[in-house]
Amino acid sequence: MGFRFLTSGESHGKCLTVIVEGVPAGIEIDENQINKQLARRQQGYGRGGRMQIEKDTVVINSGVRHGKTTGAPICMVIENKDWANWGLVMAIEQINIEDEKVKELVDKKRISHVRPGHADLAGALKYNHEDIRNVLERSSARKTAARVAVGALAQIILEEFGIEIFSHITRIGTAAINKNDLPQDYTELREQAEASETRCACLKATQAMKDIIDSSKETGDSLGGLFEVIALNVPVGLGSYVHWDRRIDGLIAQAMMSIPAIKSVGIGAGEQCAELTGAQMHDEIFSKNDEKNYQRKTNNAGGIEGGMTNGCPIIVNAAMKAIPTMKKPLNSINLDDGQEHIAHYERSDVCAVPAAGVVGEAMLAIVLVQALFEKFGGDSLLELKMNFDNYCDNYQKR
Ligand code: EPS
Repeated sequence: MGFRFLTSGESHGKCLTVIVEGVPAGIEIDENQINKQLARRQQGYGRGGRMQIEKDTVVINSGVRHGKTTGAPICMVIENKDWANWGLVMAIEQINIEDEKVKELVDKKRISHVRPGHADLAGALKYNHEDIRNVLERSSARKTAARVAVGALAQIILEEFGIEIFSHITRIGTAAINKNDLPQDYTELREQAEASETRCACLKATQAMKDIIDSSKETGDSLGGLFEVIALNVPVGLGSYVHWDRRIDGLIAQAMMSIPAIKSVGIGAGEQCAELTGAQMHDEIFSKNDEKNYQRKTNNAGGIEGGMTNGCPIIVNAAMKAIPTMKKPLNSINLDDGQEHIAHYERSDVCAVPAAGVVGEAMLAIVLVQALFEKFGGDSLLELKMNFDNYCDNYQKR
């Protein structure tokens, strides 16, 4: 069945839970490696007050023994510290709504003024909820913390095969990087992005991004942007051209699109490919030192041709829309009486694009691990490595 997972948990509920199945035995797991990724997701200029409350850390409850995976399902839990303030409003058990104090507290958090752009309206109609909080709590991007924990696990596995994943932010609102200002070297690009408050590898653009976030905050508006995720050292041949649902570009696009607020995903040249001619678009192949060491000077394909990885870096771009919870709310309706009313506002981020980049890394890592396991199989790390090494040794000789 491969590597799969299920998450559960509400934004202001007790905790986020995830069960990951299909992890081979013998992989060294250190909770700190997962916590490091969770901390990265919490950062970024433009985040709201919630991130001051939370300090996301994972508790591994099963599937790991003496620091190594056993092959059994892995259960991970991330506590919501804010739950302490929401115990009654988010109580699992029945509450006494007759009690005036209880009713007042719950009503204070009840939502009926739908936010355009959020899951509010369609979610309330679909699930027949009167209180939109029932929709908000699960549709909130808070749940991406659980996916980042799975992604961190996936990245630990990929590292065993020399595969590295990182991301950087290329645009927030109208503040964008100039590609010529970016370091050519990936190590440098990665380091500069990690040092930036907006996770952008260009100092000038970082400042422009911070300025636009500040002015958006002042006017009560919100911002979206673009991020790029890069995977290095991916072997040739993950995914396949033989059937639609085995194409790795399709799988990556689905995974990226599943991140809340993502409206567009591109691979390599992305939508720019529409304007390039064949001669401009395709990455010529040459053989380095005539040794059948196939190389490309360009990578407009973003590391994927015919639904398969081609050995070049995988480059994925995703566009995130501006957050729909705004201090200066848009016109909308009140679901209780159908009358016009401005949309609901509660504490939120002005911009979460830097965090979305970290979630993007997690989603790409998950897809690559799934593809790697599908191709190489193995119930233990040893078996997987033997299969992987055998394949790499042989295809490189061709
Ligand atoms: C988030 C937690 C949330 C928001 C944000 C993401 O916390 P709260 O709603 O308590 O302030 O900061 O959620 C959204 C953008 C959203 O649309 O729900 C997190 O942990 O990432």
